[in-house]
Amino acid sequence: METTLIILKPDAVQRGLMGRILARFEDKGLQVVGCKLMQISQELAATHYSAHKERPFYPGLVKFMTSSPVLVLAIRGNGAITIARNMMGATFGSKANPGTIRGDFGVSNSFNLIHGSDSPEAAERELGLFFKAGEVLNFERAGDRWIYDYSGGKAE
Ligand code: D4T
Repeated sequence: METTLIILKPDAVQRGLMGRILARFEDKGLQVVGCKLMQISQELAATHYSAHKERPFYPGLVKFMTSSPVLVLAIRGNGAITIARNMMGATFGSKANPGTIRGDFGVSNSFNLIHGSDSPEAAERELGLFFKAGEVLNFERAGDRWIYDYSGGKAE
């Protein structure tokens, strides 16, 4: 099972979209294994987005991400990283397809509602930035046997 880091950005929290976005991941069958409402510090934003440091949009991105609380989630499932990225849609709200989170809930390019790790390496790094040891939980859901086919001995 993969675990990915999802951030519901300040615009999602301020617009009261947390529940509706989270419900999409739960409806899909993905498991919420970590969850915290927090205000991102300048330092954490700079670390998280260090790959974009030289890009022209970087100052605005850090300002936006630190402007108001975010909901940080650890989400688990087979292929969770790619599934979540597909559910999020293209980076820019103006380009994201209908049916995706960015496509259905936003039109802005910079206020794009949600972040999701884009690789297993990024997920590991980002989960470590936002969650302390013990804050991402391991537990079985009562319904797991109906979400995955375990007849072959593993989740399919
Ligand atoms: P994140 O990282 O937030 O999940 O978004 P993406 O993976 O889809 O997109 P990204 O890393 O290329 O961009 C990070 C973040 O910067 C904002 N952004 C991006 C922006 O304001 N202007 C731009 O031109 C780009 C490329 C939006 C997402």
